[in-house]
Amino acid sequence: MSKINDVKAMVEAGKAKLVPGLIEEALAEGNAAPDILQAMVDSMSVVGDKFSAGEIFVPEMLMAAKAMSKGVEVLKPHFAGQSRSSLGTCVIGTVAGDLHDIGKNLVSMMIESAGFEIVNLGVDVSASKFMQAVKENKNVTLVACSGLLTTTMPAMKETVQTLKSSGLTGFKVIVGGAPVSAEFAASIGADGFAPDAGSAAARAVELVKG
Ligand code: B1M
Repeated sequence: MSKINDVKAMVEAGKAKLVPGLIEEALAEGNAAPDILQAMVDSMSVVGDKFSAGEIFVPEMLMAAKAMSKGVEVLKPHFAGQSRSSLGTCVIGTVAGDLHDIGKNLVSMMIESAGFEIVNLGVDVSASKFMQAVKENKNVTLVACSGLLTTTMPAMKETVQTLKSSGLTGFKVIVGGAPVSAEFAASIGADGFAPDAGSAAARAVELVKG
């Protein structure tokens, strides 16, 4: 049986120490990096469903997240793109009040591989921190805001509206994350929306190239 199934099972079980080695084995077996990544994304959906059903709790969710993050580190070189820095700098972060970073880090990895320089502000990023980063970094062409909680959608709105009313120019704003829709993105004044990491990179390029 493919090692991908072992990767999936060990991410679900939160075995952070085992996942990197299993990924190396899955790659050596000839599995493609995007397929391994998708298996880990699927694992996190299972983890979310188990959390919703009351079968697991926050500590187990956290361990699964750590296991997936370790796995992503191993896969990252396999997503490295050819073009470097030609599309300017992308400031990326998870909005205020929200600590989820796996999806944001995948989006960051894909946007970087599409040719952006990345300034990753991490999680729980306030509107003013996004603004400061736009001011402090050279050639910011894109700001990317991630959010996973319905309760932090107002923080995403505040961030976009703060950036848009700041008088700063030369960059586009893209938003995304599980509770975010194209309609919500448009309603808060974002320039773009994407449902997943791959399409976020494609949309980022479109937005910046005009
Ligand atoms: Co939490 N959590 N969590 N959690 N967590 C969810 C999101 C939840 C859906 C679980 C559930 O109830 N089924 C639920 C949110 C419900 C809601 O609001 N609708 C939830 C909750 C309730 C909570 C807490 C409130 C739980 C509690 O304390 N009682 C708490 C909140 C803490 C906080 O943020 N203030 C909490 C905490 C945590 C952990 C810290 C334990 C951990 C996160 C650790 C970490 O990220 N380092 C965690 C986890 C792991 C999850 C689940 C299980 C997995 C999230 C994940 O990494 N998915 C999640 C359940 C689920 O998603 N089904 C859940 C994999 C990742 C690849 O997908 O992040 O969706 P995702 O990213 C995708 C797309 O959304 C998109 O592309 C990505 C890749 O394709 N995308 C973008 C993301 N950002 C984008 C930006 C873009 C474009 C696309 O443009 C800029």
